[in-house]
Amino acid sequence: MVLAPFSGGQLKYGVEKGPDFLLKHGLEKDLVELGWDVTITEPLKGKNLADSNDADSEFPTVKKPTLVGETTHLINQTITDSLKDDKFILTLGGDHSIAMGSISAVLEKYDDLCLLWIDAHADINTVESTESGNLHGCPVSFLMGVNPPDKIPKSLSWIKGNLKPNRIAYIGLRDVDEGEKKILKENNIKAFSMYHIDRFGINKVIEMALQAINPTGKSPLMCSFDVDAIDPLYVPATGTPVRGGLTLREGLFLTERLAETGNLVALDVVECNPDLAQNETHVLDTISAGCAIARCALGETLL
Ligand code: DIR
Ligand code: MN
Ligand code: MN
Ligand code: MN
Repeated sequence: MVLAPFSGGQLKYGVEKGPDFLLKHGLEKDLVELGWDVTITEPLKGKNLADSNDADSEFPTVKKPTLVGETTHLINQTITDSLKDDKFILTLGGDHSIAMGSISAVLEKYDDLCLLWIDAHADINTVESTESGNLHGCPVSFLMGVNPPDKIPKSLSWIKGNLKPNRIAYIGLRDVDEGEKKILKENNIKAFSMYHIDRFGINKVIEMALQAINPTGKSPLMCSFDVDAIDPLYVPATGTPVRGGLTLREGLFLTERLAETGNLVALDVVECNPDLAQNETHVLDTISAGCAIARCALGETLL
């Protein structure tokens, strides 16, 4: 288990408290009860990374590139180390920019890795297309290497950018920027929005997604799960809630199903922000959903 208490990929503080809250809710004990031998690593512990808005004069369109670059690189290095032994990598965010660290590391070990990005958002903005400048809206573009090389901030240039577009599928999308729609189309990326879930049902959508990115059924899978994929009715305490999302059961079924394939090697659970809850029930709903996503991905079943 990798703790990534980081908020620098966006501007709302509190999301760095995610790992603490998930652990206090009993996640470690739950995973031990499921039979896992859990070790906890903290790549950011004791690292004093300045949280200044180091607007890079050369790259004024993105916020805190140095902080995000250094942080995600530390996460990458820690996970690369852990993966020398055969380990399932569960990374707890933090905002979604931390996935640049986790996915890049898992991809280094498994070059045929297939990625399921579960999110209301596509997080595939480039330094040119981003409207917000928040790097949690950009991790996929860096992982795929679609930023123009001369436009990549130095701090993020360690990312190889070798994730192939035919190896990634989205589920849950409902707030995609115009620039992102163009990138998704140009790269022919399989993207299932809430429309597709209503049209075909979650089970069929998962099947179609897996068939598209992993036609042999033999490649390792990673799931990067932004809790805002789930409807804010169930997961209210998150930075960019969008109504009309997955039910809690659809979210949990998704991870149950991925576990059932036997190919899941890594999971991110990101964007739980207890500070954005209006009351204690909101905190509990959000954190218990985050924990349940992790448990289901790691083999918990209802019967
Ligand atoms: C928007 C919102 N597309 C952006 N993105 C995310 O800032 O680029 N919100 N990831 O969670
Ligand atoms: Mn999101
Ligand atoms: Mn938008
Ligand atoms: Mn996201």
